[in-house]
Amino acid sequence: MADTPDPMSPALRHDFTLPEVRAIYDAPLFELLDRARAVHRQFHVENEVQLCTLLSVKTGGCPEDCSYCSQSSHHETSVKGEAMLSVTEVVERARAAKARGATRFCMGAAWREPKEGPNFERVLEMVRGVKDVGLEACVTLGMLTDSQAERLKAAGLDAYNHNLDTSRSHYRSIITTRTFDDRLATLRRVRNAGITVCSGGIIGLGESVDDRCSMLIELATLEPHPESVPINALVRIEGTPLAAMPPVDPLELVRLIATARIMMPKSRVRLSAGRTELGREAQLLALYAGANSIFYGEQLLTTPNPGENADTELIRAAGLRAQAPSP
Ligand code: SAM
Ligand code: DTB
Ligand code: SF4
Repeated sequence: MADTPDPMSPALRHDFTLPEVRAIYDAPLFELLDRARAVHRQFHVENEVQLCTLLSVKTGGCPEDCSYCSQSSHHETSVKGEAMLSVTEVVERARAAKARGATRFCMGAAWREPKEGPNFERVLEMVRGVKDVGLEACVTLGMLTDSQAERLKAAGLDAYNHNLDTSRSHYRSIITTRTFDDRLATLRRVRNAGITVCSGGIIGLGESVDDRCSMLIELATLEPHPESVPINALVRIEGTPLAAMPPVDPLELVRLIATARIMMPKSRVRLSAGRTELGREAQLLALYAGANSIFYGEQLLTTPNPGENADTELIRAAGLRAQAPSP
């Protein structure tokens, strides 16, 4: 019996093919939504959205050349390099985020990789501080060594964010200072250290639909699937090579989220950057399609996010509820 797949509980798959994923992505929208919805109801608490607050703990001056990013020193943007925040300031921000209803706190640093020494020690202190506040702690610091991943785990880190961003073949037109395989290597180190994986991507980088589907295949090939899959819509930044990209079609975003939900049934799919350009209806369609988390707070890392009042109102109007803090 153990080998017989239960039709109501499909085994998690890691072997999707491109034609198969295209068939999901390209299905008539309502069929796609029905399918995604069925998976969502089977694996997740209905009507619940996790609120996750972001904080840039080290902004700007990054040596990487990611062509979407406001913080790369390769582009002339309005973001200037800033000193790293203090542990006290970060812990205060985490406490405020918790008081407003967030259950996860994600700290970002504009690094290619953390340098050993006081700055990395400070990040470890920040993680311990956020855990003491009683929040899930996530950081995104660039590439890691095994030992760094292990020390983050020992400090209590729950999740590490490290996005694949796009397909393997489109990657080199977006970033030249590191490779797709560098990304996968860090994800393996994070997994081996026992930290949960947060990895997703961006829509709107000039990629094809095949690129989007290939990116999801790469994510779903990971065993286990990433526990968290952020789907960002490009925030177009003045001064970056992608500043003049056309806006993302919200229905394409909804298709990508629904496809991610179907392929990675247990993962938390996050409707991430780019919500300020979406109306309430498009955001709700994305949540209906299987996203069950949003970033909560006025600011993402360097760009605006819908205000907390707008989000609280959206959640109320739709009869959703924010995930309760764990006791
Ligand atoms: N430096 C680290 C790294 O790249 O992994 C962490 C910070 S980086 C800002 C985190 C993620 O934010 C990127 O991988 C990318 O997916 C997303 N991101 C950055 N700029 C963005 C933009 N303008 N629009 C949408 N997503 C963006
Ligand atoms: C993720 O996938 N999106 C977040 C988080 N992980 C770190 C970052 C979004 C950044 C949007 C552009 C900015 O604010 O600079
Ligand atoms: Fe640096 Fe991360 Fe921005 Fe790339 S996305 S330039 S690595 S901060």
